[in-house]
Amino acid sequence: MADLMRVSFTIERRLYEELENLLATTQYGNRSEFIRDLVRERLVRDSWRRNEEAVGTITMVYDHHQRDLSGALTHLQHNHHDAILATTHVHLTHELCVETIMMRGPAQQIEALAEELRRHKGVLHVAVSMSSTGQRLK
Ligand code: NI
Repeated sequence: MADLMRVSFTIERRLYEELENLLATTQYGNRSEFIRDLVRERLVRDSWRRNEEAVGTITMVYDHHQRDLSGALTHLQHNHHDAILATTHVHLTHELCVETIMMRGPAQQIEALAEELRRHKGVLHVAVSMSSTGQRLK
C-alpha cells in the first residue's frame, strides 16, 4: 500500500472551475487520481528536459516506394540499436507503411532518432510519445 498523504491547497475560483470542467470531460472517478496524473505528466516532461533515461515510442508513416528509403531508415535504426527495444512494422496500403519504434535510453537520443528519420524524403509523419521508466512515478 502506497504511503498516502491528504493535502489541501488554495486555487483561484476560475482555475478551480476549469479543473472541474476538465474533470467532467474525462473518465476520472475522482480529483485525486486526476491530479496525480497531472503531476506524473509534469515529472515525465521535466525528466525529458533533463535528458534522463526515458521510455519513448516513435511512430513513423512513410512511403516505401520512395527510392532507397527503407534501407536508409533501417540503417538509422541500427545506429541506435543500443536504445531500441522493439519495432513493429505494418503495411498500411500498397505504398504506405507505419513503424513504431519503442526505445529506452537518454531522452535526447530518442528525440535525435526521430529527427533523423523525419529528414528523409518519403517520411510523411514522425511522432514521439514521451514516457518514463516509471522510477519516480509511484
Ligand atoms: Ni510495409
